[in-house]
Amino acid sequence: MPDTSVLAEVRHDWTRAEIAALFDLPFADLIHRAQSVHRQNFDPNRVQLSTLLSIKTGGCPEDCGYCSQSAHFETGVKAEKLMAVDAVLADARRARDAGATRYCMGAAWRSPKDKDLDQVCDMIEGVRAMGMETCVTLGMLNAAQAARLKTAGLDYYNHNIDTSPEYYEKIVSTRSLDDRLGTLGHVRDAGIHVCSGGIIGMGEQRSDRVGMLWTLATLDDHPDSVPVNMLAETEGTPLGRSEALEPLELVRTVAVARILMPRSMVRLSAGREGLSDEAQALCYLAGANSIFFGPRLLTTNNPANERDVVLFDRLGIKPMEVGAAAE
Ligand code: SAM
Ligand code: DTB
Ligand code: SF4
Repeated sequence: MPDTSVLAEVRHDWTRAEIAALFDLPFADLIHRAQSVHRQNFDPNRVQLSTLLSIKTGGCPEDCGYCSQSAHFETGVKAEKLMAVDAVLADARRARDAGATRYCMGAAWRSPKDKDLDQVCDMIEGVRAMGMETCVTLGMLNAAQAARLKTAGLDYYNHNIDTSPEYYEKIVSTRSLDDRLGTLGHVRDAGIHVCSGGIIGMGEQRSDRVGMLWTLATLDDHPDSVPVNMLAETEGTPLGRSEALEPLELVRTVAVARILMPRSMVRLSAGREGLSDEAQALCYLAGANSIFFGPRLLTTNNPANERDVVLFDRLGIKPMEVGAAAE
């Protein structure tokens, strides 16, 4: 059990200079601090397992420079229609039987149409009835759409800020960071747990990684869940040939996120497939306590279930139970 008598203070007034100084710490000092914060708030030997499905793939009108699903780029990803509810629920059942406790459904939309939302609400109700937590990521929402998702029983909404305010417009031109923050406000106001993080390895500077975490850590409420994605490079996108970030910088980013947002789940997200077991172990040591579990993300691959099961066994990590992350 975590030691709740010495709970780390949750601050919302971090400065960029303080965050940059955390990134600059000697590695051992940074990891020690992150692991100490982690133990004060969570069982360090439990990791939450979410499984992801792309319920509507490709043909997206947005121009996010990292994304294989944008209609602006030739990536070879075909535009498909929204999946049928039965097919989604069959996949969700398989995910639950494999050990996932949360099921995340992603759609390549700028924002959902009301007719599509009806179908997504049926999916949410069906997944919930299986005893899993639900998460969707559907693009921008207005207040009424967020309220509708809440009524359907949605637990989490994923909507990433992706990068720093300064780098944002170099990556996306069809929407602004303020648009993203607006949706996060509607999600929070509707009483849905917020999942928001970003992507590293997009050619940004460390100061942009600082700016991204600063934006999240100075929100009035920290996101309940913070995905840290390493760019999954896709041929045909403007970022298709970015220089890969060194894994220790990912570990540092996870550690800083853990220190800044001590009670949030930090999810080691896209990019695990190319990471060694040792680099992943360092991420868990740095305070990552959630992953996408299952061989597929949206359009790219993720480690096979067996690889994660074996690694968890070697590290003595156990899956977190349903509901344990939301307390
Ligand atoms: N269209 C919706 C949106 O953008 O909010 C939902 C789906 S979108 C694919 C969800 C998130 O996946 C993006 O915000 C981005 O952070 C992440 N993502 C997309 N492509 C990625 C890539 N190639 N590598 C890493 N993360 C990626
Ligand atoms: C998040 O932060 N990462 C996930 C999920 N939220 C939706 C998506 C990762 C996508 C990786 C690229 C792909 O598979 O297309
Ligand atoms: Fe569309 Fe989302 Fe991809 Fe951007 S990240 S192009 S909004 S699917």
